[in-house]
Amino acid sequence: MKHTGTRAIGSSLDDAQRRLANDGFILLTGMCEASLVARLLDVSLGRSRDITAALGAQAIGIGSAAGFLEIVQRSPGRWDIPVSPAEFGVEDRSLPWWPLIADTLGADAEHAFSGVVYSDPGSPAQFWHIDSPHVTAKYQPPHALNVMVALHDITLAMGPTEFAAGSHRLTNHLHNPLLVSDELVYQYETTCPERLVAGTQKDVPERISFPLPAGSCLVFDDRLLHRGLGNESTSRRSVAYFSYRQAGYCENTHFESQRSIYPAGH
Ligand SMILES: O=C(O)CCC(=O)C(=O)O
Repeated sequence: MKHTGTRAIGSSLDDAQRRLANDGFILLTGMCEASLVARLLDVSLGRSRDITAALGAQAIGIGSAAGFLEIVQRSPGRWDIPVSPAEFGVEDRSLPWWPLIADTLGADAEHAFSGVVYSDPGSPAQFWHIDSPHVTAKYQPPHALNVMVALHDITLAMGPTEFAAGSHRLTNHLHNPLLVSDELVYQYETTCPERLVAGTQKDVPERISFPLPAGSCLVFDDRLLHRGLGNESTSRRSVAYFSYRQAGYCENTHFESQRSIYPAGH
């Protein structure tokens, strides 16, 4: 694993967009005020307390189809709890990263998902995956972007998100017949950066992860190969996420289960 250090947004939106287009991700530091981070963390902790209490001893599997409307276990010990912008108490288009989203996906870009993902101490690294597949064989600009906000200082031991730099251009199963969409989107043991360039002369995409100061944001093309790393610390690792899509784009592999943790009529 290589750590190339903090690459802040730079002075212009153009620069941020260029990096997003080249690398498939950008790290934005110093964007969120402490009060915003405190609000996101506070709501996330309260929500996760309520949801895990309501979940109780009900069995929950791994992956979105085996979860509930209110909680999905993305990989062992890694929990995803949806929280809407209104529940977070924020206005989506006033958030500091919105100009980058609007410039990349269009001013009519839509909120797709938001919530908190936290990993328990001792939880393992995920398998590499993308969040949605390419939609045409010819490369297109991103149809969806994810923003992940560090809700506290995240050390490497806590397992930040790891990216395969530039891999958003290599995950196109419609262009590369050796790739299988479901094996990219769902977590498959055999999916890895090397797999994307098998049988070609192309370089293996570089694995990159960063220690994240509280309030820093990772913005990434959701076709980029990525994974949450294992949490080798003794503390929970929490990130809030906000996902956006181009107007009209509506793939949903994120929350496939329709069952609720609450009894009917709750
Ligand atoms: O926990 C993370 O850092 C990434 C989580 C993720 O990519 C996922 O669950 O799909």
